[in-house]
Order: sequence, then structure tokens, then C-alpha cells
Amino acid sequence: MKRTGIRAFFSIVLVFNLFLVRGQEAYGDGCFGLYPQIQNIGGRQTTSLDGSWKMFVDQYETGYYDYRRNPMPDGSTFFADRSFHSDRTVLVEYDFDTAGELEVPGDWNTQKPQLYLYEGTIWYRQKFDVTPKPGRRTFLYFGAANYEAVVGVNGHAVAKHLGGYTPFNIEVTDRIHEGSNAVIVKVDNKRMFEGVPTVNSDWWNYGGITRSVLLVDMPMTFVREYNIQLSKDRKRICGWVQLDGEQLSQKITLNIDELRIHKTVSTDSNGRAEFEFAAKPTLWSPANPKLYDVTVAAETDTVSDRIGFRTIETQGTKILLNGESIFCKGISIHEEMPYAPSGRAYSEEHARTLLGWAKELGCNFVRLAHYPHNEAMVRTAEEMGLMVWDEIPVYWTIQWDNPTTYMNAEHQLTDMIIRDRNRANVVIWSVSNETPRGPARLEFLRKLIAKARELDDTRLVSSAMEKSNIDATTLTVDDELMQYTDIISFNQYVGWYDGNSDKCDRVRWTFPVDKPVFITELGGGAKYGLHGDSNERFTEEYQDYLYKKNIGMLDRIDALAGVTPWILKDFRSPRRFLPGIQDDFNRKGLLSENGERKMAFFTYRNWHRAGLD
Ligand code: GCB
Repeated sequence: MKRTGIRAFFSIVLVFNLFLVRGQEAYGDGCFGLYPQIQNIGGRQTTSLDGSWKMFVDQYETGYYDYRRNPMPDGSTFFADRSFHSDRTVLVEYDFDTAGELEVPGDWNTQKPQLYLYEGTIWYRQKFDVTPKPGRRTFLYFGAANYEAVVGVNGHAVAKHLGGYTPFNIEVTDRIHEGSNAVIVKVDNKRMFEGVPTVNSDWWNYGGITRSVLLVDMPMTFVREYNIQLSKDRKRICGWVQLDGEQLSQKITLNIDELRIHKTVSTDSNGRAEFEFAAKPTLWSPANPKLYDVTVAAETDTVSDRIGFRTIETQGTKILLNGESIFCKGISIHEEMPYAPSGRAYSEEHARTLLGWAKELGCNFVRLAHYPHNEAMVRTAEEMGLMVWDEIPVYWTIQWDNPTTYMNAEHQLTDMIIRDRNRANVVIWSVSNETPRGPARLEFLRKLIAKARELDDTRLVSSAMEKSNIDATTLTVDDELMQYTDIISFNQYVGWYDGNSDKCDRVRWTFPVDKPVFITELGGGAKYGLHGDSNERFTEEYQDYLYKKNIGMLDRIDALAGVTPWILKDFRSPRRFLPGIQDDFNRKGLLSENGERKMAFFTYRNWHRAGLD
């Protein structure tokens, strides 16, 4: 393992160069090489790299650090796709060709029993053939990889991304060549104190390349992003288009054939064009989730989407959709498969089943907790007439004083908003869940809320806050964050963590400001098929009685505008140890992890509120 002086010198030069390149592109949180997000990836020309990827587990990160724990020069990391078996004269202690396999998309925990509890680094490799087209650009797109992904293309580290639930892409136009190419990704899901989320959460830390990987073929100048919405007075369609590339001054036509709209605007020297024109579309709503075929045609690129038009606002204690009061009957959902093996969900089929259950419950709203779910979830919900609460994983105790943590959270928020800003069903951006009060946290969340409004001033912005007690039975929310949020949204567990279900009858709620009240969590655990008395924990009867009593309490809250009980389906959590009952599952689902409906499912289904479609 000893190096000669001259080799060590060259290594230092190489490492220095590597960091120089990274330093120039640094994103403030250690990320590098990332290209601004290309929106509406499903509407682009892509080649899927999904399927079986070669992989091996590297618990000590031997492929990244040398024996002194210094980062190795690019040329000697595992980003080089070496094979011991094809040349045994060279010392190589890894070999992708003969390594094991993992499916992408997919978490690793539920694919191999020995990886069930694994938290650390796994190296992935996929090979692909290309014939580069002159005059085109190629990007490598990842729907998500949890948590830290360092991506190598043809032997060199080209990008690093942090955060397990947002998409990222990398321009590889000059990195790929005719014939066979290799993409190698180091994915590390070790929990980090400075991370978002941090080390402590009540859901499984699924590792891996959990969403699709695509090669994206783009023209030299392309439509990178657009925002197409109904104006607040519902009389006009307005928005903007952003080009990317060298030919930034172009004419752009927005076509909505069904509305006979064909409007042409010109981009400025930065590639941006704004538009606004009178229109009378049929409005999107849960009762009529109308979407229009929309085409953005630039001179060098055309992209199509399905877009709905609606407004969302608050008035006093009401939430108004298209100017009319709507009660949000919802349910919270984790991004977990509807059936075994209960791993990370990623497909449209998963989305249809999960959201189908929400519809069966009579919901018009889903809270996609506690992080941005895959795009199929949001788009399928839009088609099915389900409003969405989109959230980032600023959960429990984050390092509020750490500027790097803030940058990371802000990037996740930004990427979620860019991805979902044209979805009519997304009505609330949420910046956090159950965070402990204090000045640093208030400043952190205030900045995130301001950022969300700066990026999109057409939706509501909130956070799942916590309740407080005025006395034993008078409950309130007095979080100072409320002055920045549009609604008073909070989690409460009367009947589970706070007394038993009968307490609901004695509780009185009072709220300090005149804003819509939205209960983002309530509930209790039940093991499907476990029966007993209504005061016996974890029986279906306990959960059912808790729902009945909570519903009685909800009906007495005049300002209540929405509720998303916890949770649609039992989900894996490392905090749930009860053998025979929990077995690593949080049991607060209305359905079991196998899709079996518990008694409370029917009780919640039968509950109606005026204004519900
Ligand atoms: C909460 C959290 C949620 C947990 C839930 C529980 O308040 O927001 O992530 O899973 O309670 O079951 O304790």
C-alpha cells in the first residue's frame, strides 16, 4: 500500500484538480456537476437505463478513500470500470462484471435479505450503448437516489447530489462516446446529523437508486422549464417559459387546441418569455379533474404536457378552490408499495393502487408525507381528482444553525417546486413536520416559506405544526410560525399519545388567528385481524373507537377546513419493535401492509363533511 514520493505528488495534484473542478461548481452543500432541473421529464425523448444494475456493497468506502481516509484521485476510485477477471496481471480488488445485481428503480433493503438493515455505500454500474447525434445534447437523469449519490461516467466522477427524494440531472454530452459507455454510481444512505432528514425519523431509510434513470436527448437549445397557470381572478392564463442553450432569442408558441389558443411570444436575451391572455377553461376540481393538452413550441424544441387550471386561496377560515369553499377530506400517505415486499413505491401502478384506496375512502385530498413522492404519484393523483400536499423532509430535529443544512433543505424545496409547479392538484407546499420551537428554527422555516413564495405565489404554504395545551382539556396551536403560514396545520394524537379516546369528548379547541384549521395527523395503531376491547391497544376495535371519537371532536371545530389522518397503510419504521404486533411496521394504517382494510377504514370512509365533492 506504500506509495513512492513521486506517485504521492501526482496524487495530490490530481486530488487538487478534482476539488478545483468541484469547487467551481459547488452548490453550497458539497454538491457539484448538477445541471438545472429539466422539467416534465416524461414529455422528453428518453432512453431508460432501468433494469438490473451490477452492484457491490462497500461498507468501508474502500472505492472512494485511500487507507489514510483521504479521497482517492479520480483515476483510482471505483468509478473506473475495471475487471480483475479479464486481466489477472493487474491488481484490482473489485469487478463489476462478475458482481451481484440490484433492480433499478428500487430500494436495496427489500431486494436482498442481507441488505434489510444496511445503511452505507453501495456501488452500482450500468452499461449502455449510444450513437451520439451531432447537434444534440445528452443528459443523465435520476428520479431519486437515497441519500448521497456520486455519479461517474466512463471513469470519472462527474456529479454529486444530496437528498433522497428529488430528481437531478447531469449533462453528459461531452462525456459519452460511440459504442459502450458505463455509468457508475456510489449511493450512500448513511444517516447524517446535518442531513435533511437528519438521523431520526419514523420511516424506513430505504437506500438505493429508488427511481428511474434515463438518458435524455435534447436539442442544443431547449425548453427547460415553464409555468402555465390560471390567474388569480380566473380570467386569464399566464406564465412563462425558460429556454436553455445558446440560441436564447426565439419565438415560442403556446398551443391549447381544445381552447383554440395559439399564442406566440418572444424570449428575451436570457431565454425567458412571459405571457398572459384571456381564457375561459373548464376548471380542474376533484369533481371534474379536467386536463388540457398543452404544447410549448419553440423554434428548436417542442414539449407537451397535460395541464389543469384552477385557483386556490384562503378567506378567513375557509379554503377556496376556484373561489368556492372546499373541505379537504384527506389521508396521509408514505411512498411505500401497496403490497409485499412493502419497499419504496416508484411506479404508476403503485400510485394507482394507493390513490385508489384514498378514493375508496371518499378522499379528495392526499398528504404526500414526509418528502416529495415520485412524479407518478402526483400526476396520477391529478388525473384522479385528488388535491396534493407536497412536503420536504425537514422533520423533527434538523440542524437549524447549520447553513449547509439550510442550503440542502432549500434545494430540495426548489426541486420539488420546479418539478410540480404545473400540477393543478398540488395546492399546498409544506416546509416541515413537527419541528421543535425556537429562534433558529423559526428563522430557518421563515426563510423556506419565503423561498416557496418567491418561486410560486399561487399556492398555499404551510407546515405540519404541533398542538399545545392551555389546560388539561383546552387545546390550541400557538406556534409563532403560524404568522407566516396560510393555514393552521398541525398533528394531534388525542386518544393515542394523549390520553385515551374518550378524552376527545372533553376536549375544546381554540385558535389564536382567523385562518383555516387543517389537522395533518391523527390516529392510532391497530394490527389487522387483532380483535379485543375498544380500550385494548393495537386492536382494530381500539383504532376504530379512536376514529369515532376523533370524528366527533372534529365536527365541533368550526374553522376546520381539512384533515389528513395518519395514515393510509401500515409502513415500515425502525422505531416499532413489538414482536407479533408491529414487527418493524408503524401500525397506524387504515389498511395493513397487505392491503387489508381495518375496521377504522370503514368508519373514516363513512364520515362526510359539507362541501365535499
Ligand atoms: C408523527 C409524525 C409521523 C409519525 C407519527 C407516529 O407525529 O409526524 O411521522 O409516524 O407521528 O406514528 O407516531
